Amino acid sequence: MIEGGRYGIWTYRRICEDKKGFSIQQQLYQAAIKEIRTKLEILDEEFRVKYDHNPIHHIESRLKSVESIVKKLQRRGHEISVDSIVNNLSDVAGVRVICNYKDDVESIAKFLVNQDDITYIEQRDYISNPKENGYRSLHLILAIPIFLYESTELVRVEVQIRTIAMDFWASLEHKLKYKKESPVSNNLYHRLQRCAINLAALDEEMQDIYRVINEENKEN
Ligand code: 0O2
Repeated sequence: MIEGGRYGIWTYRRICEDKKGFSIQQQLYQAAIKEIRTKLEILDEEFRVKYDHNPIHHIESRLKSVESIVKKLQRRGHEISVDSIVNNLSDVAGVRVICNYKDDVESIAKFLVNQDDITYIEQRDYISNPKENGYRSLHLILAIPIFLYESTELVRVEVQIRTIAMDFWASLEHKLKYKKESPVSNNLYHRLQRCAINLAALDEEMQDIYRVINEENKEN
């Protein structure tokens, strides 16, 4: 499970004096991703059958790479160990839910938080309070129990929920950031910011069109 590359040997020495422990932890994070994905797939199917509406456009998930884990622990001044990963990082297991409409984001968040077996830890609402650069998304940190042969482990997962439009912006901005070695100029920063504002207006308009069509269908 442990990746090679620039951090390979270094990581092996620091984290992986406990190589087995790291693999066990990775497996727990994978299991947590599966559990959350299954819940979301069941919800989407329920909505399709009951309300003829799929709130979820698609789901993505990933395990944070060893390189990113080490960088983040270092940046925050934490030691590099399996215990430190578990205690200090909440986004090793990540699920991203791309919704069709803005209201779906809230429905999905409520659904997850209200599940009996899920523990809500915290949220960052970058939709009500977008980041200055224009980034919009709802981030939830949740913990889910993983039932193992001899024990039950509570595992943290970061769930990012956003619309197609928010995801379109975030994906392109992410790629553009990595393409450029220096930070983007003021002019480009403001152009990207404006794109995010225009996309937010489109989200509102699409939501309203959906609402009007639904109401007209109910009347007929
Ligand atoms: P990856 O590859 O997605 O894992 P951090 O910023 O990571 O030190 P924290 O508490 O995790 O701190 O921050 P936050 O804001 O809750 O979530 C960070 C994640 O949100 C990022 O993960 C991105 O996926 C996304 N994100 C946050 N801000 C932006 C932004 O301005 N633009 C884009 N495109 N994505 C953003 P990582 O760890 O950066 O990467």
